[in-house]
Amino acid sequence: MRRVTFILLITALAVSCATQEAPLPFGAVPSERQLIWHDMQYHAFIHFGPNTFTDIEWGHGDESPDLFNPTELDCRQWARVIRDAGMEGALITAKHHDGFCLWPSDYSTHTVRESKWRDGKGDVLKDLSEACREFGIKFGVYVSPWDRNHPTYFTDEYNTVFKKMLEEVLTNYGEVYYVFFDGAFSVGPDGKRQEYDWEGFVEVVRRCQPNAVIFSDGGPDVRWIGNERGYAAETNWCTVKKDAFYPGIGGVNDQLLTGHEDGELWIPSEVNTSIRPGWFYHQDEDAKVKPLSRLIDNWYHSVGMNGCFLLNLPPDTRGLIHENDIARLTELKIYLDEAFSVNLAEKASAEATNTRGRACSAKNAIDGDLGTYWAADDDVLVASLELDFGEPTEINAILIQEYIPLGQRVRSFSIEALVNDVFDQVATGVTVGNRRIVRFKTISTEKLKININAKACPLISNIEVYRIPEIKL
Ligand code: FUL
Repeated sequence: MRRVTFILLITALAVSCATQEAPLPFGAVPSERQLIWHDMQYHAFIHFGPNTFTDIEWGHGDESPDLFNPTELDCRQWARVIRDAGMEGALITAKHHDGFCLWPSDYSTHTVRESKWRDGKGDVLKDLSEACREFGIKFGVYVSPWDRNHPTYFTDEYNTVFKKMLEEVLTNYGEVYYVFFDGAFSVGPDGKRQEYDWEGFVEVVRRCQPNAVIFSDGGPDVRWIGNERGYAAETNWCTVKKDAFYPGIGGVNDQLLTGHEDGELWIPSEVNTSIRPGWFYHQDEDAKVKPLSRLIDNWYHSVGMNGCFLLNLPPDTRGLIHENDIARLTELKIYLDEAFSVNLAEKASAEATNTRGRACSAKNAIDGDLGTYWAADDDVLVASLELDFGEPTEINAILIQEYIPLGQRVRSFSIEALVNDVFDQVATGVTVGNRRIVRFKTISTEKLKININAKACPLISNIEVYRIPEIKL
């Protein structure tokens, strides 16, 4: 599902080539590092640490490091499973709220070095980063600012400690593509709260890993979608209002879900959930791996609703991804491969009610070669694209992508199909953004119309059409 597959349709639309100027950016636009992230869609989350062995979700920080002792830890198995699942990156809990470091940090005495595992000589981040490189997936880290173990927590000194820890994680393991700052925190017995040096944390990431995106409740690069069930919504703007969100903010989940149509910042959403009920491994959840139908639903509500899908796969006490989780991941991969194997748009011709005149290379608009797209004239906010398959064709899903390097513009759309010589509405939608997949009842049609209503002249970089398997949800 890549932007380039629209080139065929774009070419068809560009026949009446004139010499129009490329459109100007509209509103907030993504940074280079966000564009790289937008091109990825499916990521693995890995929750692993003392909680894996104590069978709880939030460790207290006073657990003995000796408890951390996986018997068969094999990060190559994780990376192989992740690659085979079709995921493009892996993010590990380098440090969860209990403060235990999966690397031998010089700034803590609660680390793998103090554990029995490999006689204190092991380093999970080293193993995983190497395995990721070997299997061609990107390496990312979750580093919890909340630390229930560190003696300096609740003092200013902790910010220095945390920044030093970040430097270790971000300089010793090669390229890091994603840094995840969790918003959970506790209030001390005297009502004290740790004041985090967020600016300082961001500065360390930018300095050590300039291409990494930073996630938190409020960005700065990627925002939380506002729930941990794996569901984005029909309305999902990549834009948000300045200062509306910050890490640990409560009570704004509905706004995190939709973003803000008139937001001045580009902070797109990550949609996360676990393949099991818990984030960490619990043996009694071996039979509670989420059903395929649920994961498929999560896929369409994340990748298909202008977000990315971050699916948690918690390694067990052996230090391996469990067989039941692997089986489910394989089922999902088989489903996705089948669903998106034949792009029926490739055999269609296309027309538009208005075309800017040519498929503009973004080189004309902003630096860098960012691909090809269809654009309407500047004063045209309502336009339709018509696809002609040339023969009755069974379809039930459409993927649409906006050319986001120049902003998110579409505010609503509808899809009509020619059935018995009449165009019937088969689906409606709100935002599109980087990627929207719309599903509808299976129909047989020769022609399809996509009607777009945008805030500024619409720019569409890709349309794909599918006949996906029907799965009962
Ligand atoms: C939450 C944490 O408190 C959970 O333990 C988990 O790490 C999840 C992804 O984020 O806020």
